[in-house]
Amino acid sequence: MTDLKKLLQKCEDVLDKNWNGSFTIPAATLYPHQWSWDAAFIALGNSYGKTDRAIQEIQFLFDAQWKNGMVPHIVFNEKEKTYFPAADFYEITRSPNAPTHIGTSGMTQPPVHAISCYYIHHNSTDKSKTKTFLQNILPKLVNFHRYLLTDRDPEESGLVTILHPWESGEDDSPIWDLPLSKVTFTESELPVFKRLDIVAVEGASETIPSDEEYNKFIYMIEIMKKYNYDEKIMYEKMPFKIKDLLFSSILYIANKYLLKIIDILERPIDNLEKNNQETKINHDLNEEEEETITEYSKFKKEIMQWLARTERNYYRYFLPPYYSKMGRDELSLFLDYDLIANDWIKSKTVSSLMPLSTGLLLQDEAETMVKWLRHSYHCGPGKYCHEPALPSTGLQAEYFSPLTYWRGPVWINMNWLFWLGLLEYGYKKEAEVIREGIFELVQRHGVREYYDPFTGKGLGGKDFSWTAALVIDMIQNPRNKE
Ligand code: 9WN
Repeated sequence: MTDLKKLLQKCEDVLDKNWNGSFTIPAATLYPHQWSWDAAFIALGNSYGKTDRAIQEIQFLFDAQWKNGMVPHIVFNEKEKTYFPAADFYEITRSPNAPTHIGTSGMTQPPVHAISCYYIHHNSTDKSKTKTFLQNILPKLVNFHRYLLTDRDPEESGLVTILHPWESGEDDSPIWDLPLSKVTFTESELPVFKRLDIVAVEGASETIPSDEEYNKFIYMIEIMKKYNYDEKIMYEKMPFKIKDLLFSSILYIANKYLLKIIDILERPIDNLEKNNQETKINHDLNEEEEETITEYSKFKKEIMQWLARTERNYYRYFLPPYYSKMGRDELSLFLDYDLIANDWIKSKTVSSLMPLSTGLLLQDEAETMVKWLRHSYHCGPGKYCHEPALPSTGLQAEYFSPLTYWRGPVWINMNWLFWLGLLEYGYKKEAEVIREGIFELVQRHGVREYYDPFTGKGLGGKDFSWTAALVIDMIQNPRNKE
């Protein structure tokens, strides 16, 4: 049995240690800057009791938002020198949209932030403070989602196109193998650089991408630079263009959270606020308040359109028609769609299970996914996994590698998303199994970036922030009470 008090303390200590006064780094040495979706997970973890810090985390990130709405995947701390590619490599001043006060990368990451912002308010004891925070952050969140659903979705499908594997968050997943195999370049097109991740993982080269893959990651940044990060040109010319299943699923969930945020902002008064704001009730709206209300209704209308688009196209893009029934055979899965090859990418990865968390599945499809949980492809009987937790790829796939980043190990954020999905569909018992599995893993093997599914060995970054943050969330767990 896990000692939850001890585990909570351990995770809070990690977030404290990684806080640098402005934001929380994902892990010392390996990731010394601010990462976008990490920041969202971290803010969620800090939303329990550390409201100010959670707010600062999100604000710091959104201060670096580009003029076109893009939230960059990295915001750099120029004092840190242990990470490559650093700010100077990205040369973002090539784009008129880039911020000028700080260095960032020139690409984005999954939009988990609206979920965290909602919980910052939900979990806070100072509702009027967090309501002001929500008022300020809402237009920025909407701008970000609008960017994703216009520049990154000219098809108006309600689904997001990524132009680089790093945008997916699942950087080295086998999903990208086939599309990447078609990305070719000559030696002279690749700049001279030195990988620093190998130093940071203390030589454990089996855990990180191969040089061949890594060169492609860097080459693709070179092309983005060549096009001055112009979204239209990149959309036309990038050699890698995927409608991303996980990214689009998260955006759909986040859009629903935007509606919840607007709902909070439209409510004249919360019970908890009542005491100190009694006087505000029943007054006539002034001009500014009228304008805000009109703005909220416009946002609402737009978000509902986005949701409807996703609902119309989710199955069309992500469930191949020849697998008319999900789960009918081994590969009747939701899959990412390659816009260059015009085909589905047939890899068995944890991404295929993420639709559960969108609530878009029919109950019998959810049931199929829950069955997979017990299947040996994942960590079910016969596979002797260390703990019942989802690995990042099917265990029998040829690319499965228990130690390599996104190609086999257990990641806490993927399990957290699946846990949310299980709760959403009423699988409380199964959700608890995953939750306990994660607690055991982290308690016994440390707060690590990822874990070997068979031995539980902790891998990658040490004292990894999002692992800490999501364990805190799973311990505090307000969802069962909602
Ligand atoms: C590149 C920070 C990030 C995560 C990603 C994870 C890894 C970076 C890297 O680390 O990516 O962005 O250098 O490999 O794949 O999901 O946000 O934790």
